[in-house]
Amino acid sequence: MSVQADIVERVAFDVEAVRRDFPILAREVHGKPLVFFDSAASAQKPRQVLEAERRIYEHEYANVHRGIHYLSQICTDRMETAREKVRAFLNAASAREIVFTRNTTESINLVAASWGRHFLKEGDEVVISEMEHHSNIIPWQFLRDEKGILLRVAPVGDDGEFLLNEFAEMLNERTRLVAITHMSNVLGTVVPVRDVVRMAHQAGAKVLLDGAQAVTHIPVDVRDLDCDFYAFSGHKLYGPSGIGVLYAKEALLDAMPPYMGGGEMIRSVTFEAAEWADLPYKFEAGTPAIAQAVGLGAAIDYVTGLGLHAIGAHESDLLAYANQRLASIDGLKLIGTAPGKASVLSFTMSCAHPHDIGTLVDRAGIAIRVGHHCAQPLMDRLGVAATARASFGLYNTRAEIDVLTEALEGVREFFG
Ligand code: C6P
Repeated sequence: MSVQADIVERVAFDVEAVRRDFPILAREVHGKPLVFFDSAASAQKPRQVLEAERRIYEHEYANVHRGIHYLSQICTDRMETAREKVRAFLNAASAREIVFTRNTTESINLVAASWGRHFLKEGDEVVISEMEHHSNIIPWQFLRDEKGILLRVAPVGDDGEFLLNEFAEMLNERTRLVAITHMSNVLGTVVPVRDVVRMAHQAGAKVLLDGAQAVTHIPVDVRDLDCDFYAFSGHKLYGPSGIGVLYAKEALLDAMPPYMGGGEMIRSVTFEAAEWADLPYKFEAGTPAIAQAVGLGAAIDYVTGLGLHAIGAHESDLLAYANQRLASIDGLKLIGTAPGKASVLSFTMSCAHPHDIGTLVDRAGIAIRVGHHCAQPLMDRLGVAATARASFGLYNTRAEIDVLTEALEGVREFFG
């Protein structure tokens, strides 16, 4: 982006106007204004997304790709327009490379079950990292148990940094896939994925990036990154739940067998055999999440309208401010302080268990997440059972961080 466009975006970012787009932010919780710091789990939805879904159900709804009747054709058109928006959002070469799934979890499972089961064999190696979410661990464990592949785990540093040199040492001629998060949901660490892709490709391996967290904070260009697979969920990107995306290079999707069988994914069927539909429908068996796909398209319009750079700058400001405010609280330890991290803030407090922290701040109307965040191996690595996590979205403010700071002071006083 040009410097001038960047400045225009920053100037245009008006958080109070943004907040008015999110009806839920006007509500109270336990008699206090809602402070929503749990967007990394699932983000709230702007009016534009709610209206897009409502319009479909009220005026246009029918099944897609099947009917020649008017509504079916409109809905098919809406859904394919949404696919095109995802394509443009990721800068994929073709809409044939955009597969709609339910979420990131299903996108990764699709790659493991289709590409992995078909192309990996005993002794092949898959590299993941210590900071993976369970959804980028378990599918590879399934394959390890089924096919005898070796799962190798790249380490993170004590501050949560991705250790590129140690990662490089894990690559060898048996490495067939590197499956790595683009951004950690616990630490906020942003992985240097461009380097990861380059190094993995030099070793002859494919690369899958788990973009569940990154996609809401960082502009993603899959062609520039040159990754082979990219997975994300609609619900973290201010879109509906029930819709996710798998981007994959067309040649890979062409070579991969279908993931699930049923309607929509076939060209012709007899009792003896079947032929598969064209991409991406080969991987979209059954009636898809139609209104949710359209809602995702509206969410993409919304975030690109604000500008990912402007959103990232706003969230970086919140993160810096929160770091400074929380540092003043006695006994509070930040977990994950890697340079360049993005907007999730995990912490522990010496006086209280994370679940107690979560319960007490909830009484002040503040939603944070506590627990292992579906990253138990990372918790083991860090030597903690759980953390409290505040995650910031485009609608959060410095004033809300003040409310959190005050509530955490209250936790410290309560537990002494
Ligand atoms: N993390 C969190 O609170 P799904 O559930 O399929 O939409 O996303 C799974 C997933 C995969 N990778 C990463 C890096 C993630 O953060 C998540 C979801 C949520 O951190 C819910 S556990």
